[in-house]
Amino acid sequence: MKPASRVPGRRRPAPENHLDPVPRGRRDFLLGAMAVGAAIASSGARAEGDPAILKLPEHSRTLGAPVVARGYGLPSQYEAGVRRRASPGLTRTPISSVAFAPLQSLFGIITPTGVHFERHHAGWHDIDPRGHRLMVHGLVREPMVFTVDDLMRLPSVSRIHFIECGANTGMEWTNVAVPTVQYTHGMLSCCEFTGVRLSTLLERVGFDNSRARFVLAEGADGASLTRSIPIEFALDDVLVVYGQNGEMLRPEHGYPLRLLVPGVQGVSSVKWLRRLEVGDQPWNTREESLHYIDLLPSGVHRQYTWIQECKSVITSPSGGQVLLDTGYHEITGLAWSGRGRITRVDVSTDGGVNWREAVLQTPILDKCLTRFRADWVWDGSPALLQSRAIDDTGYVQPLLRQLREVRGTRSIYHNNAIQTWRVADNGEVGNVQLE
Ligand SMILES: Nc1nc2c(c(=O)[nH]1)N[C@H]1C(S)=C(S)[C@@H](COP(=O)(O)O)O[C@H]1N2
Ligand SMILES: [Mo]
Repeated sequence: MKPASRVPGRRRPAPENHLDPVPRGRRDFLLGAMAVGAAIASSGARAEGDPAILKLPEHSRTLGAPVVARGYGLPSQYEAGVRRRASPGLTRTPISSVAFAPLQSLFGIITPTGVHFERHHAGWHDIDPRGHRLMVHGLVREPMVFTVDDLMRLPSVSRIHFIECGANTGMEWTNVAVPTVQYTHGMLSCCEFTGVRLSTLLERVGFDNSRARFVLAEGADGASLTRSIPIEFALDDVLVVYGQNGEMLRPEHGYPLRLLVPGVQGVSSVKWLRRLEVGDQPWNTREESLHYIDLLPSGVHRQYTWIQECKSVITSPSGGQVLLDTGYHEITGLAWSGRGRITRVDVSTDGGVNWREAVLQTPILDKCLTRFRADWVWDGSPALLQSRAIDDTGYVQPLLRQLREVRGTRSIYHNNAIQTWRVADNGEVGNVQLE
């Protein structure tokens, strides 16, 4: 079945953020091998006869709403489908749960705070910052307690980094074909974070440089979530954060304080941060001995797998979307590496037989999402879309098969395999796993 409407480049988004196609005037359409330029030039429709152009709409003839009506801006009512989503089968209760970011609907590299993914082990609280404290102690000269105001007086830094849950794409280890990129990769977000360097605080309390090997971070939620952070990370780019995308953190992301450990699985970025302890060995807490360990085929667990390795995914076209016609379509997606910068992304439309280099959009930052794009003229035959990222250590994102050879299928965490989206001849895009 060929797509019904013939509007080049039009694509119906995933069902949950579906926009009904606007009826267009009839137009001729050139099929077959078409140059990208010509395909782009043929996008859009002729103006004649379109009532949306000819008839002056109500909003062009009346006054709009006054400024005060929107003290804090919200998205258009027509964008209501762009929202976080929870997977009903994934977690037992909505309190210890996860809500995924709608990657299929986002542009550029910044995740709007309102759709940043959420992961809580024991729910979230809106903590009064006046009563909140951060204690720094352990192998230090002078244990100290900081208020939020104390921290906000110190030299600040703003940096753009991704947070990815270690379990992101975890359902793909087995043969579960999760339908949309929101569910396959949506435990991933990227924001500008503002805070104080952890190294500034450690120097302030006079940490014992000769003995310090780890810093324990503890959250003030009921989970008392605790993780050991290697001192090399702590002294490098770890931040004690109070700002996100230009404003104070939102409650669900750790207001008023969280840790940000760039490039490391999300669980280490402890929210509602209340305690940092300097020690000479890791603590082997619940969240690093029972959970966040990787079961290998040999039956042995990998422990302390901090880094989120180089990974990428095409966000559009992606699972659940429908290509409404043949012709020009932009392929676009995100690439990131917990080890540094993205240097190259290749895309394939034939399941990895042929690859070509995608265009990377600036800025290309350390431990940050990088947006890539490639031109594509869809001829209406089935296609297998893939992206493969390379970072500045030379690491190449693996095939699922390569990853399974080493790590088996019983893992939950650290699946950074190449994702495949299948475009059927009717334009429907689905999630498939290639052998
Ligand atoms: N105190 C505390 N910190 C926490 C968690 C939590 O449940 N409690 N969840 C962790 C996990 S598993 C992840 S993936 C990230 C998610 O951060 P976000 O909710 O801001 O996206 O926070 C981490 N920090
Ligand atoms: Mo997580």
